[in-house]
Amino acid sequence: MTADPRVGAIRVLEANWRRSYTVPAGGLYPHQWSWDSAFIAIGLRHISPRRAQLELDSLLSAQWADGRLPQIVFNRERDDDYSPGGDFWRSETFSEAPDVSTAGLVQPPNHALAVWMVHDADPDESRRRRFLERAYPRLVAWHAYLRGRRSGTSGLARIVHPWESGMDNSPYWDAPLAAIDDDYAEDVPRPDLQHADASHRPSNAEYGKYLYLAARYRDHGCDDSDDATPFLLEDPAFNALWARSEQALALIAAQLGRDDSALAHGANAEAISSALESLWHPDFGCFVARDVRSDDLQPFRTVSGLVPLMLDGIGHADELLATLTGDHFALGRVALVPSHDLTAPTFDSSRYWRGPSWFNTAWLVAEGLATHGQPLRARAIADDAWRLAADNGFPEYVDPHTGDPRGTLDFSWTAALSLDLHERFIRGERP
Ligand code: 2M8
Repeated sequence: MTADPRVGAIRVLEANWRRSYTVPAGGLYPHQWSWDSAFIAIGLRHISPRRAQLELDSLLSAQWADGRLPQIVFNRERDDDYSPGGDFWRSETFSEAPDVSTAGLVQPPNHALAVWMVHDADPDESRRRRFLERAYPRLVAWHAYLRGRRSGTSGLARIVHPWESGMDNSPYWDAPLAAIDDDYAEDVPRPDLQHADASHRPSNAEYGKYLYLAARYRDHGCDDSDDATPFLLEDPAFNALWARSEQALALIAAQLGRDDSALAHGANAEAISSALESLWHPDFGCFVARDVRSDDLQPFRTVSGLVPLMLDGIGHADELLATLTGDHFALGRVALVPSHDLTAPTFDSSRYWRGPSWFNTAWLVAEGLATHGQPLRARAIADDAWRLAADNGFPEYVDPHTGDPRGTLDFSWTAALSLDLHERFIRGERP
């Protein structure tokens, strides 16, 4: 056990820092990832608010002209160490792409929330460096991209690839991926298996389909108007984060004296929260993903379906709490919050997003518990996260039954978010 609990977390974040951003893990993930950077900044604000600002500034500066924030900003010196890399995406051939090399896909929109939390950690330093003035227009353009290019009549944003959910091999994606021809499963490069056990990672068959879908999106110009795309889904966590980030944009706009915009962001947040109702699955007691093509709700309980609890006005809060504390997620009786229903035949305690407990989703659920009058339960998650992270080398994820580390170690958002939970819920520092 680390004597000063902050020391281990700071060591991980120092080791993974690359001049203006933090890699998720030096070996497995050698580039800058979008929602990782936002989570990491939320932890970095306790160490150096200025560095947390830089983390977000560097990601926002990789924004495309159409407003999208890319899933990955590549370090081309590490092209051989991660697949698919900058040579696969060839973003330099897209007129709307920035000067740096990026992926064309996106990840969940947690950025405005992170910008607000980083500002709030040191408002004077933020004002001195005009952090909000710089970030606000970029965040507005990002959300406008989601509304204009990714939303349908339901009012929810759609993802076009499992990677865009951040929960790559969630059982939500099983049926849509099963409908894609298996021929794509052969010969996929797997540099990830140099750094993590194959039984902790997605399968080769899944990787084949990931690469097929990514190549198809790239070859359609990343233009979101591919009516025949085989993968088009609405995900609850993605949309809950969008709504929560609209709430944060309202605070940012008010801080900048733009009261009309603040009202508009508040209205957007309410509209997305209301639209989430279409993802409620009454038999499962949680939200689920919807396949836009077939209109089918995907019949699985996953942690994504609990994330809307972080919205103060969300319907079904009591049912979500019951699902979280019941047999399916067993809050308080297993490590953190499993990524998938403990009782489902598809549950796997080691394999990535099909069962293991992750620190970012535990953080999101703790936010939800604090929002809904359950501070003791939020504190229990903080205690658990801190102990599991510090005792196990800051693992990417853990087995919910044993707490044993899974995936890679020295993982940045594990360090950042366990530090944030520690500072807020254990030391009782700023919210
Ligand atoms: C994982 O996803 C990447 C692809 O984006 C991968 O498996 O290579 C996910 O856990 C995702 O949520 C995360 O952002 C990324 C980097 O930590 O790794």
